[in-house]
Amino acid sequence: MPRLIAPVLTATLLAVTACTSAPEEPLAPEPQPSVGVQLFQYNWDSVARECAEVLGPNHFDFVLLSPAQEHIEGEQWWTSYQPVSYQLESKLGTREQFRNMVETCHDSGIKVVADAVINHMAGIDGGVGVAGTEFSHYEYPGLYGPDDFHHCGLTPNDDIANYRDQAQVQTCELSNLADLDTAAPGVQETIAGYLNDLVSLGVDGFRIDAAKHMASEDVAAIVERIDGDPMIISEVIRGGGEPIQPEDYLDIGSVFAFGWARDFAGIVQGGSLRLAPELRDGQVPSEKAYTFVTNHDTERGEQTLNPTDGPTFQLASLLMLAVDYGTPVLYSGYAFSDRDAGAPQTDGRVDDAVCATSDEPADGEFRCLDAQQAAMAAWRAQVGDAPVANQLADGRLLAFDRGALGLAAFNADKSEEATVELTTGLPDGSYCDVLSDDCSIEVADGRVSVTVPPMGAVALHVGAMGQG
Ligand code: ARE
Ligand code: CA
Repeated sequence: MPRLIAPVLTATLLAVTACTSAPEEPLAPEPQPSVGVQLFQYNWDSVARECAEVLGPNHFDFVLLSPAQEHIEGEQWWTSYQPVSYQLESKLGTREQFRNMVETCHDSGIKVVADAVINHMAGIDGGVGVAGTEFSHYEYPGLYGPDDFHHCGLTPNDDIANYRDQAQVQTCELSNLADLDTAAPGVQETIAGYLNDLVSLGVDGFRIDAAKHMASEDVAAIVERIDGDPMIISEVIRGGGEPIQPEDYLDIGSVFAFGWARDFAGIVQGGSLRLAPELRDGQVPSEKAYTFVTNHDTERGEQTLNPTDGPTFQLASLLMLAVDYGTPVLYSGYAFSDRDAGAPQTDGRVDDAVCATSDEPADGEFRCLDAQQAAMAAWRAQVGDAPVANQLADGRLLAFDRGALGLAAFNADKSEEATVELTTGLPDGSYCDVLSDDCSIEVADGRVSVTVPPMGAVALHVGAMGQG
């Protein structure tokens, strides 16, 4: 099945129609983009292509990249997370390709969030990086020498052994990765120099990799040194009984909502969808939470839903976009059977991402955003931050409005479709289901009947009204 991304009606187009033919028709407000997507191990040229062809037209807000700096050599994806220098020369592309990608994304209205690997350098004894930099475990020419690293002395090999010990987590080594002394002003300055280089190329924000492994004061001091006011999203995985929690990093910016992602997976798998919009107690505050169904680590673990979960994963992705908690981040990566396997490369460079055309992609083929995910992201932009209203939960079915701007209905039953009549705040008229392009849905006197396919969804919004 080829990937078809349905064209979206723009608000401008609609405004024009509304003004000329039917002045009393409700105007669809300007889309408010908020949705992000992690394009895992997409090379820079492929990110640019995705910005122009899919993300821009569907009113996404930002793209999250894989790390851009020089790294160790190797076939595995995770070489990206072992920096060797801060040159923007990596398996994902050159500095020039990076610059062009940022420009293309910006031209398409898409912000660029870089993955900042700043807690550590490499985890191997030494070698030559992909841009030719010679290094050893604690020596990186022009950047760092042995005194710039923590040697925690708290465990036999200086590796983190116990996540309940804050000093270990922050000053010992995460899997042997040389741990930078991020409290030292010189180290902070060097890291900030790298991040400011990215800012100078137009980067709009940063994912702070392994933020848990740096004291929050250290992260704050580094972020202080960044020019402008970039988005900051810290990766602090919530772990039960651990002394370091995502809340410790909220003064600096936002965090990825790992706790939410785990709970949400349980809700969708268990079929009790009605709990999804209410999932916020014990979570980080909505305005600082970046939600996701999966990311590149959890995709290789067990704790969340993964693309290989098929329809359940798809339902979860669409429902995440519909609820009014957090800022959703979709995910696209490649199929693999070996968790270490990198994206297909030629001479050390990752090939342009090839989108799979079947539901069972071969290893190395990317599961690109599909038409439904793209249309639902456009739906999200159209409803903006309007709150959940008129919620109805009936067995495995969940439906709700977002203000008077959109309606979404979900069916978690694996075999039976569900038809339900709903009260809605949507203005009377005929609507298109943006997920199926069925344009025969009528809202009359604040009531609407929708038929939702098994493990499927229906989504209406005021930017996609039919002719009827
Ligand atoms: C690789 C090899 C190692 C080798 C090392 C050094 O796998 O065997 O020792 O290289 O040569 C990624 C990969 C790693 C890889 C690393 C460097 O996942 O396998 O190591 O790159 O190439 C913790 C951290 C969290 C971290 C996860 C993975 O808290 O920050 O572990 N996530 C980020 C990235 C990863 C990346 C790194 C950090 C390193 O997203 O992709 O690693 O830059 C509990 C705790 C969590 C803990 C989790 C797993 O849930 O609460 O805090 O996460 O367990 O241990
Ligand atoms: Ca550290």
